[in-house]
Amino acid sequence: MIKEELIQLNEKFENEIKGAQDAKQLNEIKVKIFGKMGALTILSKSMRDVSAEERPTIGALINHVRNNLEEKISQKEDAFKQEELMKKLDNEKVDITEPSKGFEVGALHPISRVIDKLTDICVEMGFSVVEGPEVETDYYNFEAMNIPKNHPSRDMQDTFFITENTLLRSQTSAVQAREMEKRKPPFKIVCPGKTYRNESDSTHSPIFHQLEGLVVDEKISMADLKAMLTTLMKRLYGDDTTIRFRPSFFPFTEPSIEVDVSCPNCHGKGCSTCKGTGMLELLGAGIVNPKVLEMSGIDSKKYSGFAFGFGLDRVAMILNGITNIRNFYKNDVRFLKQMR
Ligand code: FA5
Repeated sequence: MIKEELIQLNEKFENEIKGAQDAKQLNEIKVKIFGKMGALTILSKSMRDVSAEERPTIGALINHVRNNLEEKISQKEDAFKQEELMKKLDNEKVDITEPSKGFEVGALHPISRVIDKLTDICVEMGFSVVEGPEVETDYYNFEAMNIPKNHPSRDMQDTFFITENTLLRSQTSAVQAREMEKRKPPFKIVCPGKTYRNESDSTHSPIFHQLEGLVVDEKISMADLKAMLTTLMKRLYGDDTTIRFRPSFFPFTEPSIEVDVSCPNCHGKGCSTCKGTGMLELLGAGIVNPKVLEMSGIDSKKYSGFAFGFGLDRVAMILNGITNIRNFYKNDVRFLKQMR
């Protein structure tokens, strides 16, 4: 009796194991066979009712069924594990033909690029690059530049004062006197840097950048200034650029000029960038006022000089076709990315 039951049990569970769909089902079958109330456990208990002669045979059969079912379960478990592994490997497969997502490369801010470009050109022309403080004294920013206290020409630059005698420099011209005091002519310097004025519209920003140039030597004339600026502008904007020199006024240069460049967007025809004029104002310049040389201890009878002051934000606007200067200071990465 028990022998037949064991054979049936073996066959029944072999089939169940074979048909198990997943590890969970297999585990349930395992409990049904070997658990506390499992079929084989119960049958094993009935050994006590088996006669002494039959006991060794039945005992051996029970062991055989146990080993067989355990092995079948173990084989099935291995098969499930293998299946799972294959599925995982299938999902993780690397498709080497898939195009790469690429990676972001940082880039210099458009104004930094303009500073680099202009200073590089100037260095090739023999200029030395200098720096000056952004928090400046009234003396270097104005008085040494022939702009005395309470003089109406101060109104040209709406200045951020910190105390009566310290301010955020309103022009890089402030480095002129600092350098003239330190150096002996002849010398050629450029100074790029931040400048500040209380102004804000689409072409004026309270913080902006200038590049100052100063040359002091014997017999420096307007012809030298014009030749130098023409070369600089053509290097910057291309050989087909037209340059216009207009008479102007700055207390620290005499005579003074303002320099316009043909709009690189429309090549002089007139467009929204140049407000229809075909030209764009870029910088102020002139022959250094002898008074300024004398104030800094340079003999104006022996030496003369020229100076110029570029608005670098304007240069960057023109080079990149930007119509609102504020975009440079918003730190909007989408905007900056367009100008890589
Ligand atoms: C000056 O600042 C003189 N120091 C330039 C100079 C130097 C003349 C040496 C003679 C000799 P001006 O105020 O025009 O000049 O400014 C020069 C340039 O700076 C302008 O042509 C313009 O391009 C730029 N600029 C002036 N104010 C602003 C502003 N608020 N935002 C952006 N750019 C400005």
